[in-house]
Amino acid sequence: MDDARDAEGGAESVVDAVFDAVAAIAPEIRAALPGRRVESGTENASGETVMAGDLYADELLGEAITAVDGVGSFVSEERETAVDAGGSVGDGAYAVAIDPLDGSSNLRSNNAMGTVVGVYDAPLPATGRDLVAAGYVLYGPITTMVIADESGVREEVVESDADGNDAADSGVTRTVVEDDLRLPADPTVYGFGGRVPDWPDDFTAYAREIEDELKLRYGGAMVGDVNQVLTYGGVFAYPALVDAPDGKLRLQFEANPIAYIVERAGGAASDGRIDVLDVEPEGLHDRVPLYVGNEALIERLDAALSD
Ligand code: P6P
Repeated sequence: MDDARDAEGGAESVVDAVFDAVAAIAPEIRAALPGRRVESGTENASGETVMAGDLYADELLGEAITAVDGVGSFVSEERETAVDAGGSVGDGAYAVAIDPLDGSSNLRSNNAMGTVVGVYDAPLPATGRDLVAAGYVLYGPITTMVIADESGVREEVVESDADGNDAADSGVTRTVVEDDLRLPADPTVYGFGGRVPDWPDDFTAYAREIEDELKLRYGGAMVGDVNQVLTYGGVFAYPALVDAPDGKLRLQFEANPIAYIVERAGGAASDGRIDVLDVEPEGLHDRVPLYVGNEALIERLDAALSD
């Protein structure tokens, strides 16, 4: 447990408390997945099918995060509007936006999924420049959590505390396995979402170049695919599509947090025109094309899309 809390109860202590809450819930979410692999029969604000696992993760995380002292507002992929958690966001309180179970379509196929978290110092919707921290939990063979703040990026292994190792009695044991996570200088992997026939010609031309240079790693869950890029270097994209020029990923709780993390790990993030963190939102569920990874690869992408 990180004890470097800010005595004044500022951003660092709220951020620590938010990620303490997320880490404490992660094993519960993971343990509940086997029984929640079915569709809930509902759609979310983005018109997507909601799995039972989505709803359960959202319920647990919503309760835990809104209970954190210093969180004033809570936004989720699974909720139409923001939840008022008390406290004035931007004036000592923070807004937290989450994708509770990213990649839940992987539940049936038993592939990686994640939880994405952004902590903003402004009412939502906000630009990524208002983020004070961001992170994600990856439910892979191992449960890991990546956390980024102004000091950098770290990776932790999160284990359910069956054997009483956890002095803070949070029910989990967190072990920092990388305290300065940086994108490798030499890229190795790429992962591009959407169907190839739906890619615009300029992105297709870029993809063909990348396919000749790197190895395909695409698993259908942004968190897992971005974690490949952070681990091996490369590029992840869910691009603008011919019939969906805003792409698929949501700015507030998918693209902004991932862009923040990748940029603090030494990479770059673009919406195809500008830095994702500079995209001005209109609504909580706005979609945005997302291209993240090694700076040189994103520069090439921007050049390819600007021709
Ligand atoms: P597709 C998961 O539903 C998600 O929002 C992201 O995690 C992932 O990158 C993308 O959608 C996958 O979309 O079209 O490849 O199934």
